[in-house]
Amino acid sequence: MTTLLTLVVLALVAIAIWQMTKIFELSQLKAENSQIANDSDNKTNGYLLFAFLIFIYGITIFSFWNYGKYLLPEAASEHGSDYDSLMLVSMVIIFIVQTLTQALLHYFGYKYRGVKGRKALFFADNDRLEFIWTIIPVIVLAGLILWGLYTWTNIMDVNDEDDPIVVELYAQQFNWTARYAGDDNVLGKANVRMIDINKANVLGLDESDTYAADDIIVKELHLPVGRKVNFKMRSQDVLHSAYMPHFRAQMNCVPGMITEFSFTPIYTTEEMRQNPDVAAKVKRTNEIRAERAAKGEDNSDPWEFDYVLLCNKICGKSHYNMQMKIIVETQEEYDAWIAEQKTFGQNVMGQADAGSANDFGKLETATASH
Ligand SMILES: [Cu+2]
Repeated sequence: MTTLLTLVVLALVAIAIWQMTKIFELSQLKAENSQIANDSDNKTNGYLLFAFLIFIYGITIFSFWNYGKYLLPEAASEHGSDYDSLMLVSMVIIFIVQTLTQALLHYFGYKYRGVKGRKALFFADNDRLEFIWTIIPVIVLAGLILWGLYTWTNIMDVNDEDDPIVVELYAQQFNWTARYAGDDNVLGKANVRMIDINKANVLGLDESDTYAADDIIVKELHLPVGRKVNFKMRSQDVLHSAYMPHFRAQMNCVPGMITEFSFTPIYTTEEMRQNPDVAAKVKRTNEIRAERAAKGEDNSDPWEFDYVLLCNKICGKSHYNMQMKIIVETQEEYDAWIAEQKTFGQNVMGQADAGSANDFGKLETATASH
């Protein structure tokens, strides 16, 4: 209803402006009424070009000033700073070129505005000018592309050097599940055709594969700081994308294939909470939440920073809520946590302690409830 009223009001305002313009035109009958632009029209348009130039510079400065704080904080992975430098240098170059060319474009638009009796100078070509405006972009772009390829190759080099932990990220509409490779650090074979909900085998692990028994399936990702992680991504249904913005990591999850990404976290969750940008963001958010709480609205609990794994492909109606918490901690904390988790063998294959199947039952319900 409010939308309809707003639209009606806007339409009425538009009609009013239109009518007033008509009255204004009628009252100007005596003035010259030619459709051909004269010197004064051209001059007005020349000044309008400068006004527009000031507008785009102004909005640029305003956006940096006002929205700069919404950018991601410092990267929390080893490769993140290379990625950020590449991004920063590319953006700085784009902004310098954009600022200069916009000024030139608008200035020349004004300088060579139409003046009665002035004729345009025509020349077919100028080799030196064309050489300059070809060679400079060629050098700059070649430099950026080579640097980009070098950074890309480094980041995408998923290998087994430096003793990485192997973790599977399993995507499905609309949640994530993680699987640790266990003591042998080798993930057991898995296939969506082997999913057996009755046995709580939610990831379709192959029970006959000896590597599967020690795998650990969890709904919260814990990572020890300073240790490389090799992620292997799978999807059960549609395209998803595993996006871990604080680690500058993103990889598509594609049904029927395993994609990989690797990074080394360099700050624990606790350390990242001390980061000034993160602390400022938490403070801002909690101020808004306190206001909501005062009004008795939802989503008003104080928020604490956590790393997060998000889905970055629009994969269905609850895509926006497809996320998993990531906790980066010290090696000791990680060891203590992983020791508490039940293996696939214990939970599903009935090895050792059978009572623990209840824990996994919770996991299954959590998955099925989406
Ligand atoms: Cu998704």
